Amino acid sequence: MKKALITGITGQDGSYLSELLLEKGYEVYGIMRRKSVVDYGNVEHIKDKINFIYADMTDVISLINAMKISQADEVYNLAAQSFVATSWEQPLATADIDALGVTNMLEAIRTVKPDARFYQASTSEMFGLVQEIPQKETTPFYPRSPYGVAKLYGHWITKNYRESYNLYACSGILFNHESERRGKEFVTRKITDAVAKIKLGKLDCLELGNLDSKRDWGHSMDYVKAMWLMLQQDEPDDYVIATNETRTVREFVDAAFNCAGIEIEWNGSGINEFGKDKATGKTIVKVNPKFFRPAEVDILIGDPAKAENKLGWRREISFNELVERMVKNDIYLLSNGLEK
Ligand code: NAP
Ligand code: G4F
Repeated sequence: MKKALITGITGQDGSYLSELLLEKGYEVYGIMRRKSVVDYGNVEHIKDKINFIYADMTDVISLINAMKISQADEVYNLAAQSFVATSWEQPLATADIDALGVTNMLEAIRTVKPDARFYQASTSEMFGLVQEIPQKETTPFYPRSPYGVAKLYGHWITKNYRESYNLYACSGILFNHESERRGKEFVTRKITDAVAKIKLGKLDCLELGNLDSKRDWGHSMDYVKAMWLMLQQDEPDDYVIATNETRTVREFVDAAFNCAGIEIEWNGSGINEFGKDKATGKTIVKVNPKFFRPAEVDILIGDPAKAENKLGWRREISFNELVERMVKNDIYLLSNGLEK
């Protein structure tokens, strides 16, 4: 039985990856931060099948301990301060966790079990002010947020430990991936949660920032399969994981309201833009500059050809299915008093 250690197990990707590895017969270990109220986050439903170890990415001793206890064959480093907007409010904590935390994990592996295979959760945010469209493994990086800068360190230190110490270490450069388990501060879930509330008469209007920014959105369930595939190859390497489609935030809003039977009519422009419910004439979307970022990533669209050719990876859940699943789930949670 193979053993896997997942950092960030309580998050969106941690939960889908845990399900995938349990299905494949792995013994799954996960590191968890101590909180004042015990909270298993997205793995509450499978908590009895997981071996939890209290640890923190900023505490190398705790990561060494996690390696000693788990004796993991595969380590998936998904833990991060993952919300870009917060990285301007907490740049140092973001760097400690998302940059130095990666070195901490790599050192723990090197010290305890250097033959363990390592996956690093790199990100399309590293492309930032994009130098090429679409972005691929060879596209130069230009991060636009403290989060992107910290993740770029994590990306390069992973490559460096592969080259310096011959570790089997890979980075997945994953483009935005969402799901029913996405945190509610991220724009997709913020939208689908608001659509459910507006549909059920519990909210009047959704306030958003930059409606023009474009993202390449896939489903997390598809993306965790790519993480696993990367660690099953003969040689370690880095891969872009994306859908090769891009849409504006405004298009996501349209698609989400459509799933609830509401058609939006857009009016105005810039900070004065608003969306009306075509049927009732009520304003249900407006722009609030408080959600603008100090520096924006205008467009992301990835080319997953390398992953498709070398890993045999394919995206299975389409954009429309992703949006529909999220909206239906939020309406279900709200209708049944289950939303958090
Ligand atoms: P997420 O839902 O925000 O989960 C982040 C996880 O990291 C949580 O389990 C969180 O634990 C944990 N964590 C945060 N700080 C920690 C620390 N100091 N020590 C230990 N654990 C800590 O993120 P996600 O969407 O699943 O993303 C997974 C990874 O992929 C992240 O590294 C993210 O940056 C990266 N990524 C995500 C995307 C995307 O679109 N989703 C795209 C590219 C890359 P708590 O429950 O204690 O907060
Ligand atoms: O959903 P977002 O917060 O995701 P963002 O910044 O693209 O980051 C996500 O994807 C990265 C991969 O590229 C990950 F590495 C990262 O961990 C995270 O998962 O924002 C998406 C876009 C941005 O351009 C933002 O300015 O939506 C725009 N936006 C417009 N209004 C908004 C809002 N974003 C949020 N969160 N809230 C708004 O009201």
